[in-house]
Amino acid sequence: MCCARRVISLAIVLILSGLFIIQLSLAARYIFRPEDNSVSIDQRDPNVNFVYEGGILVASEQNENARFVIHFDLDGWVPDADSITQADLYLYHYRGGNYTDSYTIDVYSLTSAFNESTATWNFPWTAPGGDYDSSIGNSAGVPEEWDNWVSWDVTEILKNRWGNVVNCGFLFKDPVEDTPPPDGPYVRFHSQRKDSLPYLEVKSTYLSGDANRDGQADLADVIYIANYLLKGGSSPVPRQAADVNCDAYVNLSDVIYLANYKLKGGDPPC
Ligand SMILES: [Ca+2]
Ligand SMILES: [Ca+2]
Repeated sequence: MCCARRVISLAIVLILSGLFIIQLSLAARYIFRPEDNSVSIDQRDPNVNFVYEGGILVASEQNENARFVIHFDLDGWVPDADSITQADLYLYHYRGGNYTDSYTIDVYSLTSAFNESTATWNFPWTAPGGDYDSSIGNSAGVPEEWDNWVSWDVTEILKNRWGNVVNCGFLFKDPVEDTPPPDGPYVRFHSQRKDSLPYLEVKSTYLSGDANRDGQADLADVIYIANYLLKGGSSPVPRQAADVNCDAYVNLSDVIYLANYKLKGGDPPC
């Protein structure tokens, strides 16, 4: 009886351990970039398009607030909110002022689509200043010092995107706008510099490298991705499953990376 119990206990421990290992091995990290779709909208000049003018800006001044909107292309992503375990949006802070210690900035889900070359404070929104869902948001502190990455936890926003968010857009703003004169706080983030572009990092229970979605990342996936890139074969599902080096792009470098991993003991998929 005693031994039987031990055997059963051991079996349970082994099964649970196995499940834990499988869960760990399935975790994947996907990187999305906005593909140049981000723009400041400024209440001071409500009909002016500020794309690329010194990056993207958040500022608070009385009746002259600035916000920015950013969009990520998640085409090819499987609309399965349950698969997302963590999502963070990263921006590179390169200038700011008129505050001490840190400046809190909020992020919300955008509820209207926009084009960065035409968007202004007034256009194309239903409400001036951009249409967004204020029910789910998050805050982060931007430090007084410049030249650093700042991240916002957007897990809940992303998990809800299929219900109420259009095209996975985000809006950033000061939580308490209309700072009285003379000068309110402001921060700028890079939107164009290649080594510090905004990006969205999503951690998921999907397996990185498993482009054909059979539960394993192996040589069949190397062939699958190569066929997709070179011969018009089916797209990986999700497409980012094929971005095994996590540089936000799916190309031949991923084919080589995965082949090296399987055949030559190279680094595993990210
Ligand atoms: Ca596979
Ligand atoms: Ca890649």
